[in-house]
Formats: sequence, C-alpha cells, structure tokens
Amino acid sequence: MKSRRDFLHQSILGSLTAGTLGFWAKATEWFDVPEKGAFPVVIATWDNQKATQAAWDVLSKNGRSLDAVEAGVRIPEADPLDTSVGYGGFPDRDGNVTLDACIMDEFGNAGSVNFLEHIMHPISVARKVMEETPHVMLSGSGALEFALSKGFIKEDLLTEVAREAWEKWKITSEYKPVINIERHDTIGMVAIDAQRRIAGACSTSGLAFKIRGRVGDSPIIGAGMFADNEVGAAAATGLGEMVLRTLGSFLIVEEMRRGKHPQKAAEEVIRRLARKYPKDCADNQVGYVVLDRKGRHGAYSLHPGFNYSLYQGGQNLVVEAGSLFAK
Ligand code: SD4
Repeated sequence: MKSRRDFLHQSILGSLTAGTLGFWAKATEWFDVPEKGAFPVVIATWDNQKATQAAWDVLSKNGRSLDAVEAGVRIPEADPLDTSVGYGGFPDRDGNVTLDACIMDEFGNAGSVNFLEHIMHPISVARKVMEETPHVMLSGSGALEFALSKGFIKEDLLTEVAREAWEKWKITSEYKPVINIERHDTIGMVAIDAQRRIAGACSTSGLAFKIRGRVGDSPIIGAGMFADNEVGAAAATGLGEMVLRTLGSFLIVEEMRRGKHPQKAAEEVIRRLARKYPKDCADNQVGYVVLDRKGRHGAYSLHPGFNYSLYQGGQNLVVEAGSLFAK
C-alpha cells in the first residue's frame, strides 16, 4: 500500500515531469530547435519525384539549397512530356510557348523572368538575373536578350504533342482558361539544406492557350514562391490569378512567422481564398507546398487531387495533400 507520503512524492514528481516536458516543448519553439532528422529536406508541387531526386543529389552531398532547387526544377523544364513547364509546355492561343520562373536564396535575394520565349531553362536565367544584375525581374524580349548574352541557346520549345493539342483547341477555341481541378505540372520547389539554408524556385509555361502576354503567379516573388530564411518557404500551383490576388506564398510565410505550423498556415491561406473568391474557387484549383525552419512541412489545396513530392530522411515520397472541398 502506498503511504500518503509516497503518494505526495509521486504527485510532485509527476507534475514536475509534466512541467519540464511542457517547458521543453515551449523551449523548442522559442529556441528554434529543429525536428529530429529534419534536414536536409525538399518539397515540390505534384508528382515531381525526379525533380526532388535531383535536388536531393545536391542536398545529400552537403550542397546548397539554392543549387538543389535549381537542379530540381531543371528536370521538368527539359521534359517534353511535361506540358506545363519549359520544353513541351502548352503554348498561348497564338502558338507561342512563353515561360515564367523565379528563384530565391537564403539571403532573401530574388531573381525572376517572365514572358520568356525560346529558352529551355528559365529558372537558370532567373538565377542569373538574381546573381548578375542589380534587378529582380526581366521580362519578354529583354529577358531573352539577357539570356542569350549569358550563353543560353535559342530553341523551339513547341513539341509536336503541344502543337497538336493547340490545333485541337483551336477548333472549338473558346477563350476561357480554367485550371481545372485535375493534375497539372507547374513546379514549385522549396528546400532546406544541412546547414539550414532555405531556398525556393518555381517554373511554368503558365495557362495553356492563354492570351499572349499573360503572366501568372509563378514568376512573382511572394505569389508563386517566397522564401525567408528566418521562417520558411512556400510555393504555389494552380490558377495564378487567384494566387496573385492574395500573394499566397508570402502570406503563408507570414502566417508561419506569427507561429503557425506549415500545414495550418497553408490551410489558413486556402480558406481565405475560398472566403474571398467563392465563385472562382468553385472550379479552379490552387495548392501550396510549405516548409518551415524546423524542417516541418505542409501542403493543402482547394480541391482533392493535389499531390506533392517530399524527400526527407532519405525517403522520396509522393503524398496526397488535404483539400478544403471534398470530392
Ligand atoms: C499559372 N500557376 O501560370 C500557374 C499555372 C499552374 O499547374 O500552376 N499550373 O497560373
């Protein structure tokens, strides 16, 4: 039988332990303690496992997250079967493939190109803008001239498959670009390396059969992607017009700065979209992938069907994200 004294001892010990654990949980928040085995880590929109693999190849050799996200994004950019990014991307309504991309490093430097034609790797041009010019963004023919001056090669990016899809679209062409709620391939990728440097990148050919000159969210810092080494990073996919109106990636990072877990931050921003733009949200998809400084991740979308690629702890996974609306 326990004596009263034993009981008291145990209770005191119990509350001290609980108190210590509670204090420790709080302290890990305050002192920015990372999740165990969290780094390095990379996350990307959609089933982009080859891209996360390429990023991991850099990260696992103690490489820099900036190099990792550039290497990762270059994979779909060169893939002719990926009809939303780079080579093989669907053209605008006049048959031109026009590309958007942006990149950020751990210092908060940013580079971006939009409405760029004939260059297979806009992400690498965006990096050159960031590192070799005093500017953040170059556009259209100026971006092309800049790329050529840096040794990039001018190429025809319209594949037969993309041309045929465009020809088919022209038969019934009603100009109403809708990002439906099925699969797309725009790549947004964010990563944290072993030295805890955060970087992000995003690349797309934008909406299929868009009006010539249309630019979406993907090259806009804070919309298609945002990275802040103090907090974390986020990247978007889906209907750029909706992401632009809310600067979604920036907003997610700011939600995390105020203390939200990456998952909760993504959910909050998707809910805000639905509140403000219920009509647009009914049949258009938007999704985000998110990492925070501790190596925790999150992903969320308006509609079911959004998956993401996550490479962490030596495992390359494709995971179905949660969504606000049910099937
Ligand atoms: C855009 N956000 O240009 C891009 C499109 C996209 O998967 O994400 N497609 O609006």
